Amino acid sequence: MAERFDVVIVGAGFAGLYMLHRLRGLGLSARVFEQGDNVGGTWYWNRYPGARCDAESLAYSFSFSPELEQQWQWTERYATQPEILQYAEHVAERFDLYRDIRFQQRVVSATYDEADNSWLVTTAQGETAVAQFCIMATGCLSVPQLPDIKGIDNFQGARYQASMWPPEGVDFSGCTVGVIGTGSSGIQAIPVIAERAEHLYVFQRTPNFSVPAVNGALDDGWVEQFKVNYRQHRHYHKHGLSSGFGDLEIEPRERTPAAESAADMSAQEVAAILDPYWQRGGAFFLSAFADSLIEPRSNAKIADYVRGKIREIVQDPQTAEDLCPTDHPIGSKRICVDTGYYAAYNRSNVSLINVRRTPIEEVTATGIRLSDRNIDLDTLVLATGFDAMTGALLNMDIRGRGGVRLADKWHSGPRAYLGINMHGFPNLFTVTGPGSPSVLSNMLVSIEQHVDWMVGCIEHMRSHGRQRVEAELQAEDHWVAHVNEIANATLFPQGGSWYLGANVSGKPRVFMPYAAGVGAYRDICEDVVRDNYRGFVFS
Ligand code: NA7
Repeated sequence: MAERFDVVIVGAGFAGLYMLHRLRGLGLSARVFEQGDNVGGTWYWNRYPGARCDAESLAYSFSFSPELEQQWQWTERYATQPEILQYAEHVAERFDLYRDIRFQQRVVSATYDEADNSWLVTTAQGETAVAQFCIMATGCLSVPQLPDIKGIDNFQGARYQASMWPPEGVDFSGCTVGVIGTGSSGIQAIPVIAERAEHLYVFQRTPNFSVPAVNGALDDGWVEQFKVNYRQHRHYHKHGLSSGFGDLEIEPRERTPAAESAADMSAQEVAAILDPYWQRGGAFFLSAFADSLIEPRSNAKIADYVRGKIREIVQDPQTAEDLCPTDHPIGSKRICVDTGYYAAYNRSNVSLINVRRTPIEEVTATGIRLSDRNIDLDTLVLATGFDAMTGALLNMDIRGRGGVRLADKWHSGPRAYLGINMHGFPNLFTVTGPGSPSVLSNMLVSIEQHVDWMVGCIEHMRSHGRQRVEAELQAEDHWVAHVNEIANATLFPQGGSWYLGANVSGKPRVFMPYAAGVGAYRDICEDVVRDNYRGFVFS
């Protein structure tokens, strides 16, 4: 017989950990199932060389415990994967979370039993649990996407997937290495692999925009001063207009003043505004102009500026041209934040292969056959992305009221009210689900907001003697239309990115995250609560 709990949580990344901590505070029992053998979620799996967060450490961290945020010492402006993993482990130990987590348990199904008002959750390893509530804390980028390239399984050398990197690491010295994929993962890994490999070939299909991280050790005195006002900083990260990444100046400020538009500026005027952002580093670059993701002419000027930088850095003119993105507005695909990416192409041991010009015909036992030549490789690294946002949910067999499958409900794209709950799936919550700011935001800000909202809802139900909560179909329909309307007012849908599902063949093209910013979204969620949980039915 399955063990019974108040709540089952799927996933022990940051969302699962914080959810467990909050439920404990309500005195509820919970079981967490986690596929890995430790906590950390995306930071457990993504151990590729150079992996680090593209949000700044002091903002990409939990805010729920003032003691934790004061005591934990980040060492770099952008934390490395090992440091973030250490932080996740520290949180799990500090709040005594490990005892409720079952590791190496991959959830394969979650089935709602209407008569019992409960969810039965089953793992591939044969464990089960029954609970009134089921929380999907499965992450937005947790299902690796393998490229559909002929012969990929024929390769006899060493092959690695960026998001499933061996914990012991890989020694590239003396090896001829190929990297396929130039999104954030490839762009972070390439300069690091280049330093070790005998020769590195980068197989690029679509160039991406990248801005320098300007990473470095954090200054203790600066951090101490910053932490004096940590609460106020957090407040602005959560309530700000944009993505919650924060404006990391010593003095807290609601928002960095932005120029209105680059649309009618000369290249010199644009450069005068963007130069300080480029020198300061980070994705904050896109905040320099208020309309960067709305007005195509303004966006084009910003993109021109970055292409100019690429041509300045990269010495070989053909390589520089190949690295210049021209097929999407800057920022409409997630902007990359790098350390030495473009400069890596000035090394004599790095070659860029533009596979739009010389397509990959197939992977062979010994390397890659291009349309015009063969390249022998010892090692092949795949940095080809994820089945984002819906992949992890649809990989499980989730069945709601009347046995309806989530996969059927979502056959034309994800539908959820506020990105939190789906009509037909009572008492099932999706942390940072499609329809919420999620991947367009600082994930820690969005995770805390969602978990707090969900826990508040469970508390409300308990104090009002309610057993079941479910989104109304009409509220869900309106929300999905609103998410689309907001996205269509921006340049995001033109990006052809994983935000839209465009990187997975056959996946419906629907812009999945909510693009109005974390502050506006939080206000809506709070307003829904004040309005007696407008759009939800309790029974
Ligand atoms: P991304 O950003 O989805 O990048 C995947 C890359 O892999 C991208 O350059 C793709 O080119 C490339 N790709 C995928 N399939 C192929 C094939 N068949 N041939 C050649 N190239 C291919 O994933 P990342 O892991 O880098 O980053 C995901 C997020 O993780 C990131 O935004 C951060 O939030 C963290 P394409 O553009 O499809 O031509």
